[in-house]
Amino acid sequence: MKIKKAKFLLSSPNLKQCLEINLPEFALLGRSNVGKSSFINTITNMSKLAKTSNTPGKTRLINLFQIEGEKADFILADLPGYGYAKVSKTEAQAWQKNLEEYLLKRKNLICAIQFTDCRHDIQKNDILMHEWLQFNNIKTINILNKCDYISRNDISRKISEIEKKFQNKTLAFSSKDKFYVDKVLDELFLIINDNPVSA
Ligand SMILES: Nc1nc2c(ncn2[C@@H]2O[C@H](COP(=O)(O)OP(=O)(O)OP(=O)(O)O)[C@@H](O)[C@H]2O)c(=O)[nH]1
Ligand SMILES: [Mg+2]
Repeated sequence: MKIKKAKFLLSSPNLKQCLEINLPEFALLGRSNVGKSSFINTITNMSKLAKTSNTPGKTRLINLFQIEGEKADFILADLPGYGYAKVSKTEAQAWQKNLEEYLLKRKNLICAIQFTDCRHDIQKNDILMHEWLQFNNIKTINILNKCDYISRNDISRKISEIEKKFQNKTLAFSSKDKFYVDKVLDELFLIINDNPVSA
């Protein structure tokens, strides 16, 4: 699937202030700095659509982007990353509550996309996130990100590792390499087709 257009819709601190939208939505999850916002910019080919930064903790709100695809329209929800040490405990707890509420109650959410960084072993908070998603029956796919850092062999090995551990479809990605975009978009399209959003 090719993308025709993409636009920023809104930012919201919680579910209540997110507009109800009748389009399939994907939630981007992963540690801070793993490349969630960059992913949006790469697949839409719009380098400034989502704000990215070298400093972890850039995304602080639920940011919704509306994507017009050749075969389907959908929403990408860019979310603050977890594991960012510099936020206060109170702030982290408040965000966790908002994130859980969003993931459990967002009516048009059809799938979570959990990102991990190919340079590191899967971290404890990735496992906790995965277990929570599984426990709550939230469909999830995994993205092994920043694959420009490792060899083709290592990519295959790591993909198998994650698929075995998380029992989810897992795709390689890199924001530095357009090569991965088509496969990811085709997978999103399959998920959209399998999970119709009712009005
Ligand atoms: N080499 C490489 N760098 C990447 C890739 N994706 C993102 N980055 C870099 O990683 C840093 C963090 O990227 P972001 O997209 O802001 O990460 P994020 O997951 O949105 O981070 P938070 O908003 O803090 O949760 C930036 O400096 C990006 O340029 C990638 O695929 N390869
Ligand atoms: Mg971000």
